[in-house]
Amino acid sequence: MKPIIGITVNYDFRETIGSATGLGTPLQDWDYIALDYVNAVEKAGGIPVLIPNCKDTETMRPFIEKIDGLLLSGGSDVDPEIYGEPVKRGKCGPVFPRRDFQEAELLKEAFARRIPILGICRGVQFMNAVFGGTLYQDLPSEMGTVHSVNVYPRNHAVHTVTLKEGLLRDVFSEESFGTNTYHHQAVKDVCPNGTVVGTAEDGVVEAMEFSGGHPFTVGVQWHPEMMYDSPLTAKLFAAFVKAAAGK
Ligand SMILES: [Mn+2]
Repeated sequence: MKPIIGITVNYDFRETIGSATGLGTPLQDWDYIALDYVNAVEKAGGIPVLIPNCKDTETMRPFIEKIDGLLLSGGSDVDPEIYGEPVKRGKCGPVFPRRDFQEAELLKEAFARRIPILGICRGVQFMNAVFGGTLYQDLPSEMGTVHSVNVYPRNHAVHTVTLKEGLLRDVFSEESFGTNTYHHQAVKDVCPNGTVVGTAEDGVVEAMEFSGGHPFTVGVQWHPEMMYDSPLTAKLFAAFVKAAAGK
């Protein structure tokens, strides 16, 4: 049987969602995700399953026994409370603790069970924060660089990422390549079990590997799933699904 890949999703209570889609009424809560994640996992031979943001995290816990891989998807800014900092007003974007709370439980459980984990964008930030690192709440004001560039089609490369030797470089079999960039925050202080293995030309962390769990416990800051026609994207998802199949 193909490996089951659990994919976390966004949670949002803003009524703009229902209004924009025309499917809902004001004041409804929504779970939603870009289909690029599903497409990428399916293309790589995995069975994508979206994990809803449950009210009680205990409801979600048994689910971890059914999945072979966990994909932490992109989304809103990570709650700074996770790394012990107050929200920097006017800098940190909207935060949704309900998702953060459940996703932290899922991540810790999957990590302890040595399930392969792939974090994408917010995903790698979240892994670093939960494992004891910190984040830049606002890259432009704190690091003087802009990585939320949405002027191109989503599969268009905007900056380069250079990888050190390691698992991800073996996966991509390339040292340096172009990626898209859609992030407002980024990894700051690296967590104790994390290693920065990829950076952009301005020094922003773009790829990490984490020890202590399954050997395939990695995160990337760009959006490979959006670069649907890139061979590099196919390589990453193929390696993830293969690791999940053999866990
Ligand atoms: Mn970037």
